[in-house]
Amino acid sequence: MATLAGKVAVVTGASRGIGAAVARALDEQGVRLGLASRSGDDLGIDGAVAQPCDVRDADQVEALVAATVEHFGRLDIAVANAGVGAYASFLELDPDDVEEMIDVNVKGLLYTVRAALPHLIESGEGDLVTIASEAGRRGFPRETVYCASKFAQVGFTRALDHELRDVGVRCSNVCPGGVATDFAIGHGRTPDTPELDGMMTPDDVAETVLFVLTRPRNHRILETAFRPMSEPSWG
Ligand code: NJP
Repeated sequence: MATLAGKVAVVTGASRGIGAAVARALDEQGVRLGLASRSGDDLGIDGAVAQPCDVRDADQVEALVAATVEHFGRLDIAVANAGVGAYASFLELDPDDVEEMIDVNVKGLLYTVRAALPHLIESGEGDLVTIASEAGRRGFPRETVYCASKFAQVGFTRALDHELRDVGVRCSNVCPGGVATDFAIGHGRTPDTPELDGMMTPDDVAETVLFVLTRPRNHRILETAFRPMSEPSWG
């Protein structure tokens, strides 16, 4: 298992849910952090660089990455986690939700990678982890546009692997099923929606991210798919 101590990571969508759990897990491993979210929450992590950053705005993403590199002198890990979802049949989806899912989940990932990549390459041992989804591997009812955005994330990350393997940057998709966060309730669900029963925790996902990042540098995890025991593997 490779040690992460002393590495520098940027985590997007770090203020809550999975991103916050990943940030805390990395902090416990001695990773120094740049934290991106619209609220700019630093999670109380000592020494973290945090500033308001909307991943839909390429300039704000560039600024957060630049501030992190300026402060710590390098960047080794980018965890592209910021994401939004909305659940309804396609024609019933609010057009604003459609725009937001594409802008945050797809463009936000592209902006994050564009800002981080030169530094990950320079690191010589870089890691890009995309928090995608089971919805990036199969189609789910009432999740058309969310699935489209997550398939885009998975496809982008897999294609990028061809450009980066030779320069020592590993590209991994982490694809969880349901995780009990604000997101899982989202638009179109309520706290008593049956799907929320038995979901995984953000810490479960953070553990998988740590597993991906701590593999010895002689191999890379392309994709991890894992689902709560309450979810069947079909659908
Ligand atoms: O979501 P939630 P999760 N710019 O709502 C931030 C995927 N996933 O942790 O900006 C920058 O608790 C927001 O912060 P703030 C999912 O697709 C989830 O569940 O301050 N940041 C907050 O920190 C997503 O990609 C499940 O409001 C923005 C965070 O994002 C990732 O996991 C299942 C932003 C969202 O926290 C994290 O989701 C699955 C913006 N424009 C995949 N907009 C699941 N939960 O079931 C939002 O397979 N944020």
